[in-house]
Amino acid sequence: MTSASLVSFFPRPSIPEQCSSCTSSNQNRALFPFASRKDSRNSIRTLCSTFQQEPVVVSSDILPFHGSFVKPIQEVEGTKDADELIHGVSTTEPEPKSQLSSRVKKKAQEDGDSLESRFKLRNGREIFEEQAYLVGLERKGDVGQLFSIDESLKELAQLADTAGLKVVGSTYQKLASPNPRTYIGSGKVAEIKSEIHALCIETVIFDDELSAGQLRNLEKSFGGDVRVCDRTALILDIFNQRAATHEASLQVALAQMEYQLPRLTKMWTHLERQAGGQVKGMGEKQIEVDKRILRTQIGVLRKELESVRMHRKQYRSRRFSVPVPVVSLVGYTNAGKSTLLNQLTGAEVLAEDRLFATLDPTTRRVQMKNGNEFLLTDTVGFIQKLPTMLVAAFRATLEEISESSLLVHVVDISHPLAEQQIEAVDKVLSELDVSSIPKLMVWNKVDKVSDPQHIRLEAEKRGDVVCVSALSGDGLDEFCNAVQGKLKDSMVWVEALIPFDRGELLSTVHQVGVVEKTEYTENGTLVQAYVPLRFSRLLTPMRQLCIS
Ligand SMILES: Nc1nc2c(ncn2[C@@H]2O[C@H](COP(=O)(O)OP(=O)(O)OP(=O)(O)O)[C@@H](O)[C@H]2O)c(=O)[nH]1
Ligand SMILES: [Mg+2]
Repeated sequence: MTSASLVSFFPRPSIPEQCSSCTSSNQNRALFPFASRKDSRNSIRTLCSTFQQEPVVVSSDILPFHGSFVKPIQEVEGTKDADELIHGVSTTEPEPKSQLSSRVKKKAQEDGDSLESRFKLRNGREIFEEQAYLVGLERKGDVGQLFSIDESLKELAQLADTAGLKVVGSTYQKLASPNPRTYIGSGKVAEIKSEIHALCIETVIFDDELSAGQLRNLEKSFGGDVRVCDRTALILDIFNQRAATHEASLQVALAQMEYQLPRLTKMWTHLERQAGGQVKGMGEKQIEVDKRILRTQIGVLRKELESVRMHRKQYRSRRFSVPVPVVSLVGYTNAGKSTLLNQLTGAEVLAEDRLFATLDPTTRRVQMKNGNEFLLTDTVGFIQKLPTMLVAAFRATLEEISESSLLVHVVDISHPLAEQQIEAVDKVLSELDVSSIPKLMVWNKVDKVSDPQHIRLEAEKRGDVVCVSALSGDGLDEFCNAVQGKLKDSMVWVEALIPFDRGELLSTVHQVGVVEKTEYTENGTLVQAYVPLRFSRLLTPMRQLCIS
């Protein structure tokens, strides 16, 4: 698809200048590298790969913050086991006509596969399933790493699968520190280069964030036919594919641009070389122009985000006028947060066995058997090495968390790395400055562990952990009771005499507080209860009445 056909599909926003950072044949596609046929305007990386055939001037109509998102229609296949993904073998299906290297084309012809078969539907978009190779680095003597190199690469394989790539192999190298030029050593670069040819690799994904120089040098070393990207770009791309609301799209676009800004450096040096040095300095100047344009666009995005946030704040403050306590679900991606929300509230939030199914917060009212209520908020999941610009961009969404009365940390206890995932979540939470909010830990997916009884005993020993199966609904009553118990800790004790003509206050006490005793007297109902601080203020005159 060309830029012209994209523009005819979607309205062109007004832009101050045009950005030419994608004009080089290959260099910039590494930033957001995967191709999709439909709705490509939502992805910078998609755009860059779309235009890689010829030098074109890229305008901001392709930047992801304009236009609506197409909702997911269907998934083409279930999640693959990460082991299978990592140790998968080379397959030889071909790739789309416009973007095929002659090497891959030839291989495709030899195998007689159709290019069409490699376009897959993901999140309602048609994604070209590129063949990817994963590369990690194990730092010698570094004991601070949460995940082992194997575990981290497995997770990277899951991320690649979520993004619609087909992982055909992986490798890693042990080094004391990353090579500043190429991240890995030159021997490893050569080894990967031969794998690229042997396995028809189209994308090489590194398990850490790469600098602009490392990206450029690696692409050059691999020979130009292959894309190079890093974990951060992959996560940003998944977020971009999944962003379903205007606010989420804006946040992802902002994070993508901030990622892109420092990586624009010296993109144009190839022109200088082509012109035999006659246009020396041109690359430098063009980069300055491109950076300025990108900064302007970042400014426009920030402003737009601000106005969307103001609107949401107003909505939130209206919600808070009802003094129902807010409980937020936090946890590692895929832990089962949305499944828990759905099970407790009948909400129909997308819950699936893929990473980052949820990006936007959803809040629903939970009605407990004893008549008490609380609001339950489901939000974006966390992951190790979560890109800092993503945390920053999603800070406003995550503010929901900081305004809650209780954080419920949902853990997939059946996951072999549950402990490391807990640590990774705690790390992100500490960045969000929410340490003062009470927490409750929930061990989910107990139905999936080999010895549920042992897990339950372990939870009992710890004392502050509830075991549930969000899928089967097992343990949800205990969960609600534990939530209520924790909420009580954050409430204030009141004893008030509520006149009979203020019956609505009494029912709110029952709704939002934990009532210990009610007694009918001549002058009204004497109630002893724990209630949220905000609500206790409404009862102040009646508390005085009670004291007198
Ligand atoms: N066996 C089992 N599977 C579960 C349970 N809870 C959730 N799952 C499955 O785990 C997968 C992920 O569930 P989600 O609810 O989407 O997880 P999430 O924490 O919202 O994930 P993100 O939105 O990506 O952060 C889905 O396939 C669920 O069906 C459980 O208690 N038992
Ligand atoms: Mg979810």
